Amino acid sequence: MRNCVVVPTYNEAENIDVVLEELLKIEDLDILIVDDSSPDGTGEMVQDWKLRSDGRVELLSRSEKNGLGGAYQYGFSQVLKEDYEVICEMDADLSHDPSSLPSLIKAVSSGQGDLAIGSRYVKGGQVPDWPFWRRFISKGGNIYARLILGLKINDATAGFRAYNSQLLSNILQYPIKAGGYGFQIEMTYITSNMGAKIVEVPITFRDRVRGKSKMGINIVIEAILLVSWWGFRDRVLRRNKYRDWQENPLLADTNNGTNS
Ligand SMILES: Nc1nc2c(ncn2[C@@H]2O[C@H](COP(=O)(O)OP(=O)(O)OP(=O)(O)O)[C@@H](O)[C@H]2O)c(=O)[nH]1
Ligand SMILES: [Mg+2]
Repeated sequence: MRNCVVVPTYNEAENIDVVLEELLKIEDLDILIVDDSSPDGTGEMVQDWKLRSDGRVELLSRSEKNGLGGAYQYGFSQVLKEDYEVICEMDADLSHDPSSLPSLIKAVSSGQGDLAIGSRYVKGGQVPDWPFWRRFISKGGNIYARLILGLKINDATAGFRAYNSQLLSNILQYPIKAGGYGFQIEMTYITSNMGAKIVEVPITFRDRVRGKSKMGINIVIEAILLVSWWGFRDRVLRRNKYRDWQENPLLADTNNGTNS
């Protein structure tokens, strides 16, 4: 069976050629780039690859920069229409090494996990290039999410992942709220609430060498606020939104007046 990887891009012209060249070396893998009309011409470069990739590279263009979470949801909803076994996600800035993708796919296709997370914070995982402050924010965020949400995952903010396609389809039934890092945590939280199996596969995460980071303080604040709210809602108010949603999606949605 074939597998697919969804890669969101915004101004990744300096990285996209290498990413696609490396991904195309992986057998049985199709690639969907979701580009938000990058002014640096990333979309046009992907279009060229599409023409010479025998249908393995696809491009979805959105009219403006609208956040990572929305790009993934749009991309996932498109690839779920096809018959893929494993659907992956990764960044386009070479922080995620394309050659590690097969180990994530294998963890899912072999049934080891329904979701495989490329993890920086398990034995064997590494972040060799990051300064202290970046490591502090990332690790601190993970510890906070683990404590507040009761997650048993060491790297819930990681964006290098492989999902069993049926699991992904089930997750997307749920009204997902977060746009930045919170999106990865929310996907992990829903997966964990569903009782699906999550495995963490150690990876080496390199700092981006080319192009500009899109990470900003707003993304960090969004994640902190959402995690705090979900923890309060589910552990203090004991309103497990996900269970409500499974039992009655319409009621769960309207009762609380919000999609969070
Ligand atoms: N389509 C789309 N892609 C985005 C958007 N924001 C970020 N991306 C892409 O999402 C991936 C992750 O973004 P990065 O800027 O690398 O964020 P980060 O990895 O948290 O930050 P750095 O470690 O500093 O690189 C990259 O492939 C970006 O091009 C967006 O609004 N729309
Ligand atoms: Mg990055």
